[in-house]
Amino acid sequence: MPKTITITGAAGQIGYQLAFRIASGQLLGIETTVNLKLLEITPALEALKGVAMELEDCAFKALGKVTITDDPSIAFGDSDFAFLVGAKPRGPGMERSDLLIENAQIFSVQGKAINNNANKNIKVLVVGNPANTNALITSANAPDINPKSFSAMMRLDHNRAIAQLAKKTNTHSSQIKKVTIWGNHSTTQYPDITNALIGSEKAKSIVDQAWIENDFIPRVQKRGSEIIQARGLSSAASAASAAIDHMSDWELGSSADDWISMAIPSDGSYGISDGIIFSYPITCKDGEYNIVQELDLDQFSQESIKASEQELLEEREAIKHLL
Ligand code: NAX
Repeated sequence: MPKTITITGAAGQIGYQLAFRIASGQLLGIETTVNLKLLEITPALEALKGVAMELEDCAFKALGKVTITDDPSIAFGDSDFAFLVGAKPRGPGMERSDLLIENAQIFSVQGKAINNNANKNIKVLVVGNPANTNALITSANAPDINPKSFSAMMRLDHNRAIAQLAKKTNTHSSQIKKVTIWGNHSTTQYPDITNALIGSEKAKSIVDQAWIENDFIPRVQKRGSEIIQARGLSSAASAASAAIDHMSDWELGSSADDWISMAIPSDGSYGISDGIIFSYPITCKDGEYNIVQELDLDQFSQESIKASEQELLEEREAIKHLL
């Protein structure tokens, strides 16, 4: 069965990577035909036309039809998977609260379009920032779709944490398991290696707490800025790669001996308030996800998690009129 995949902001940096990786079969496998529906704002439609031409020129075996549009109701029509990447960047002099409100409007329109046009079993990944609160707004505007269908991307942070730990311990990323990013996709996120394994050894028996607190955590939290400084542009290929990891694990299942980090609607687990999109350790099976329960949280972890929860509660307060 062909699948319909929506990408918003498809002419942007991340969209330009994502569309080609999905079309080449890297999301659902080469055997599954994907029809792409690419959404942009009207002034970017010409650039999007160029993206569609390049997709055509790749002659991908897995690629079916490509639709380009500036109309959300067309973009989300029969959508099975949606990557909500398009968002308004923070402009000069703009406060975080202004950014929240500007983006809230975009995501409330898109939530309604998902509600009215998408497949009722759609899986939605919000990448556009502030991703967690944008996901909350999208879900609130799609009352006929299960709130569990809406998630926000923490996988880039998760992958960054794995890479930093591998580098520090002179091991390969593939040997590192059970890393968690808790909370918000912002600098309050809590990268947690309490339960992480390097091969069969506890990471905490190899690295010391001073490195964790003074190097590892701030590095992961601020990696986005480090990339901007080096590249002059924000992370794009790594973000697209993480978006594919997130969605393919959700649909096809995550590794049995590991977990991933996904921001999903909080259900009160670990004492987090209901009704925010919070990142937890997650396993996925048969197209569903579950929160990994009963992990021990020491005082440092609890305080770090609470700080990120607090930020998400404040974000929700700022846009509560749109919920
Ligand atoms: P770009 O500015 O390159 O692309 C964004 C695209 O979205 C533009 O082409 C723009 O025309 C389009 N757009 C804006 N409003 C739209 C709307 N209402 N409907 C459809 N399209 C719309 O940004 P890019 O580097 O691709 O980043 C996209 C978003 O991802 C940003 O909000 C960015 O902050 C966020 N990120 C989130 C990450 C995460 O881990 N959650 C990491 C990477 C990235 O920073």
